[in-house]
Amino acid sequence: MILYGRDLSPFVRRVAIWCALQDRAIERRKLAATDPVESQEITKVHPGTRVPALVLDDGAVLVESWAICDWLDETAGERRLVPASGRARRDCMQRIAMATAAAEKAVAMVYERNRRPEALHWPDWQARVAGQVRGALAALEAGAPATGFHGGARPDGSDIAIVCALQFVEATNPALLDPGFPRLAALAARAMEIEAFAGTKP
Ligand SMILES: N[C@@H](CCC(=O)N[C@@H](CS)C(=O)NCC(=O)O)C(=O)O
Repeated sequence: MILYGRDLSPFVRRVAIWCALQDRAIERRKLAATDPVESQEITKVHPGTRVPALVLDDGAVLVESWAICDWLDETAGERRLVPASGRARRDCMQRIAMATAAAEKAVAMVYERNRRPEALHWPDWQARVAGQVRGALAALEAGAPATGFHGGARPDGSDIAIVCALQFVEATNPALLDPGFPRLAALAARAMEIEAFAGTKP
């Protein structure tokens, strides 16, 4: 399988870690969707020119992190990272959804600040987006375990999504983490002891 996209993307990194925790071998094409040259390679596999895109061994292309991870789990047997059913599944999916809300708005914030011409910057909108990132992280902070992971002794899919979102914010806009999310920071520190996380940190 070939994964398109860089680890700076919280969505690409999520898929890369998911694969690593399931012991799946993947090739990487670490290309940026916003780079005019590199994006041409991405468009060849994803006409919407976005990452992640995962090219399967049979040539099929999967896009959207949630749909990719759904397929990875469906075909993972005992190594699935989201519980198969019931309340545990619902809760895990909702943590992933909240982490996705944080990550999407953090990415939007980068585009607002780095892609939009400075003359068109809109402080009120940036403040709104910043509040959305902080709000989603605060909800995750409130539910974060004091020890271990949401998945218990080992990370589950929601731990992956949360750490990717948090560390993307840390890498691109650390001021958004002020005054701090100590439980999430501790969760991320525990995750960083695992090579799949440490080896992909942006
Ligand atoms: N909902 C998508 C979001 C993916 C996404 O936002 N990818 C960004 C990189 S972090 C991207 O491709 N940006 C280029 C663009 O949207 O034009 C997913 O979960 O995969």
